[in-house]
Amino acid sequence: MASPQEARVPDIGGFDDVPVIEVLVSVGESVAKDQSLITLESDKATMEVPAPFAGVVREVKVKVGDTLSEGGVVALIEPAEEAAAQPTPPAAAEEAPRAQPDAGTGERPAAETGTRVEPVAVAAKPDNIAQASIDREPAGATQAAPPRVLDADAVMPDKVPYASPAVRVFARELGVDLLQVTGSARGGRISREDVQQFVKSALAGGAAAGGGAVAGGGGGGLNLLPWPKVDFSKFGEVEEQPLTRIQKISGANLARNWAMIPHVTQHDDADITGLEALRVELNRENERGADKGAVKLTMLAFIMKAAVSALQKYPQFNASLDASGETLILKKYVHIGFAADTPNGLVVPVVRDCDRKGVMQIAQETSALAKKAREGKLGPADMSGGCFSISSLGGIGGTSFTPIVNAPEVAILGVSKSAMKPVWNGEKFKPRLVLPLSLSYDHRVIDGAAAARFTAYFAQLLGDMRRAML
Ligand code: CAO
Repeated sequence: MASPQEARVPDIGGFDDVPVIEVLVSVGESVAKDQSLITLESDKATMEVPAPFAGVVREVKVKVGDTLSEGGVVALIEPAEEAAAQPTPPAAAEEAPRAQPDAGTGERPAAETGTRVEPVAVAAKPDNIAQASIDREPAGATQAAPPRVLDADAVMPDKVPYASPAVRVFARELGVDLLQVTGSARGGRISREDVQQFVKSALAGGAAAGGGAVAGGGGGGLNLLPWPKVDFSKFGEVEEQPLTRIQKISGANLARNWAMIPHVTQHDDADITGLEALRVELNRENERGADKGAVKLTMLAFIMKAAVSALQKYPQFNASLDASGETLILKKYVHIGFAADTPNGLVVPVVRDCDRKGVMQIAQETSALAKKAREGKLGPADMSGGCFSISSLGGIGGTSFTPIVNAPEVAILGVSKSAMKPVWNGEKFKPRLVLPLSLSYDHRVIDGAAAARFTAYFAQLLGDMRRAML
């Protein structure tokens, strides 16, 4: 006899009572493991809840408008093997036996208790990381591959507009940036009427007061010139390529942060000749010794460890401005994010409590998080709570760049490619391996002198990691 099992909402980063905005499956439908069942959307995140195993949907427990928290039952799914043994046409599927939770106690059947599924598609922007989301496969696309999801809330924080997919489509058709629309429905949700009202107001000249559309709109509260409208096809052949949702959302956040934070970037060089030699030697030893197969020690892991010491010495860098902009929140924990380039976009996974971890463990965790990021499997918890970010382009190239602060963090360290350079030691030039550092900071919080001291200290640490023990 078939025994459907519950598909439950996984750990979604502490969000509660999140509205269901889409139900993506129906009774009788076969689903692959990790196929999205429903979409949840809070004011900070859009999350797709995946099927924890392959099978046939026997009952959908929610409808659009319901709310769910972690552990909430989404559907009853008959696991694939049982379903294959007892094929059930969709019409009869609703009659299939169900593993019901106890209605009175809400307790899960024993078989499902403790089941935990990984969120696959998350556009979450818990705390502060900017967010992007999810390019779902078109309906009917193969279900063998995990959903191409992702979230690139990487570069900064903020609010993702709270609106249904239909309203988003409607807004897109009208060219409305939902970040500028105020939602009037329950919980601040943006309705179709809100979009219509926004357009009316814009036509009447009122939208300019809304601010925000730095590049695409009329300049908003910044009173910028309108974005140039050019018929490029007049000048040669062109092709239109819509931005992905991730690009649009992270772009809006980047534009906001770039416009609102007075950025300054402080550049410095670190002499990592000794550190790189140590890193190479340790990796060699690991290859040869008992730790054969141990994770590779990366320069990024050493940089994150150095960041701990620098943040502890200069606590105003391990801080955020509160919403009023008048109080600095100093953090006693050290969670460090690192920008990771993935096929779905840029994300910033966070390694927690770096102050309590060694370089080897940090290397192991960054490697695991980067892999998870590339597979599109980071959940909100993997990307929240960062205090400071590191953007390393050293594996690619470049001599310096100006990273954008991942608000509400107050500083971000850009790392470029190290190179052998002649360095004057007071008597003669010596060949040294030099690593370029570019620290962008929020000048409302950090003075130039503090930034110069922080960056110089960072370079000193990388020049001699023994300083990190002091
Ligand atoms: N200088 C010179 N070489 C460097 C280097 C540096 N600063 N950093 C890394 N490298 C080398 C490594 O030694 C490695 O060489 P080998 O293969 O010979 O050992 C190679 O570059 C590849 O390193 P890596 O990039 O795979 O590993 P990493 O730990 O340095 O970086 C990660 C991991 C996740 C940061 C990286 O994969 C990534 O995504 N980088 C892009 C981040 C990004 O997009 N930033 C911009 C965000 S917008 O501000």
